[in-house]
Amino acid sequence: MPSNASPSHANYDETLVPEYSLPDALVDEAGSAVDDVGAWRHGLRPEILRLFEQNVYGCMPGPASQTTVQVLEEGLALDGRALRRQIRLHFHGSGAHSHADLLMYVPTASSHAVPAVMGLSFFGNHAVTHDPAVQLNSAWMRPDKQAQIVDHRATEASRGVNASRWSIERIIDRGYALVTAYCGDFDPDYDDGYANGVHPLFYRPGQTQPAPDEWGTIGAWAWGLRRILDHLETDAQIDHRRVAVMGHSRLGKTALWAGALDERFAMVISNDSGCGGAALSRRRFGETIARINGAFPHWFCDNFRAYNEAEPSCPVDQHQLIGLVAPRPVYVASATDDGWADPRGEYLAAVHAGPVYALHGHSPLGLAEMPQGGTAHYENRIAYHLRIGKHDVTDWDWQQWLDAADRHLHPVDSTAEQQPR
Ligand code: GTR
Repeated sequence: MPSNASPSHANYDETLVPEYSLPDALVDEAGSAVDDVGAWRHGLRPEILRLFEQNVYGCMPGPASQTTVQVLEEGLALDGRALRRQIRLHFHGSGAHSHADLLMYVPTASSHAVPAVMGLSFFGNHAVTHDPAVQLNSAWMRPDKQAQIVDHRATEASRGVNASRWSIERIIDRGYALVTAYCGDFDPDYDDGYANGVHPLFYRPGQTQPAPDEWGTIGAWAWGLRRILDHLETDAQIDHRRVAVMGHSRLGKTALWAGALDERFAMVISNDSGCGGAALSRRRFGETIARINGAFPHWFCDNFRAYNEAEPSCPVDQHQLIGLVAPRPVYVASATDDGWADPRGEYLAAVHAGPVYALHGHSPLGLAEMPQGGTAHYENRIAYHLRIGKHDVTDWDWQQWLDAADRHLHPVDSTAEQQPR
C-alpha cells in the first residue's frame, strides 16, 4: 500500500469534513425532479446506473458465451442438518476459459425451496469452514500470514481461518442456505492489467484490457455473483427469488454494485464497505477516492481516477447506489472502530437513499441521528447497524441480518416490472 493510502494518514476529524452538497437521489441529470415510480424506473434508475458504470465501476458484460456446470462433491454436513454441495462453474469466451468453485450448504430440515444468503470470500471456500470435505482452493491469494497463505497459495493450515466471519450453523438453523465462492476465482485481487480472471473472456479481437469505462476487479466480482445467481435459478432446492447478497469490505462494495445492477437479488447486505461502497465519497473521511485508486488501481474503472481529490465533480455519490436497490431491502452495516470505512458516511448514505424508498411507498431509515454502537435498526427496508468493534464480520452481525431477512426477504412481487439488463 503506498504511504498516502495508509489509514494513519487519513482524516478522522469530523470538524475537518469539507462542506459538500449531494446529488439529489430523485433529480435527474437535466435537473428535473422525479416524483413517480414509473419515471424513476424507466428514466432515473437507468440514468444513475449508467453514471455508476461510466464513472465508478465500469460496464460489465452479460453471461459468458458458454457456461458449464460440474458437480464436484455432495454430502451431508453439520450432523445431517445441511446438504453440502461443491460445484464448479466453467466459463468460456473469446478463446479463454476460467472457472469458479461454489460451496453450498442447504438446510435439510425443509422440504421446500429455501431462501439463501450468497457472499464471496477473501480466501476461498475452505477458509469459511473447518469442514474437511471442502476442497482447498489452489488459485492465487493475497499474502496473509494469519490466513496461512504461502507463496500466494492456500495451505492445509488455511482451513477455517475465516470461519468466525461465516455463521454457517446459525444460517442453516435459521432455514437459509449459504452459497459462497472465492472472489479470486473471478479475478485475482492484484493489478495485472486484467490479463487473468474473467476479463479476457470478453475481449474483442485485439483488445488486451478493459476500456476506461469498462469493468475492473469489483466489476468482475459482481459479475461472478450474478453468474452464481444464474446457477441458483436452476437449483430446485433454492428459492432463487429470495436470495440475499452479502459482502464485507471490498466485497461489501461488490455486493452493493451487484445488488444495484441486478434486481434478481432480493436483498443486499453491505458490511463495513466504506469508500466506493456505502460511504459518501464527498465526506473525504477515512479512505478517499485518491487513496483507494492509489492502493488498488484495479478495483474500479479507469474513469474513476478523474475524481481523485475531486469528489464534488463526480456526478454520483454512494447514497445513489443504495437508492438503486429500491424498493428491495438493503442493509448497511458499520462498526464503531472502523474509521477508515467512515461509519458516519455509511449511515448518512443510507439516510440520503431514503427518498427513493419513500417514492416507492416505503419508510426511509428513520433515524434522525447516528445511532448508538451496539444497536440495529431494521424495521424498515433501509436498515442500518453499528456494531461495537473493529473492521470485521461477527456472529452479532449475522444475527441482525437474519432477523432483517426474516422480516423483509419476501419473494419479489411477480407483478413488479424488472428492468432487463
Ligand atoms: C482496505 C481498503 C478498504 C477495504 C479493505 C478490505 O485495504 O482500503 O477499502 O476494502 O481493505 O477489503 O478489507
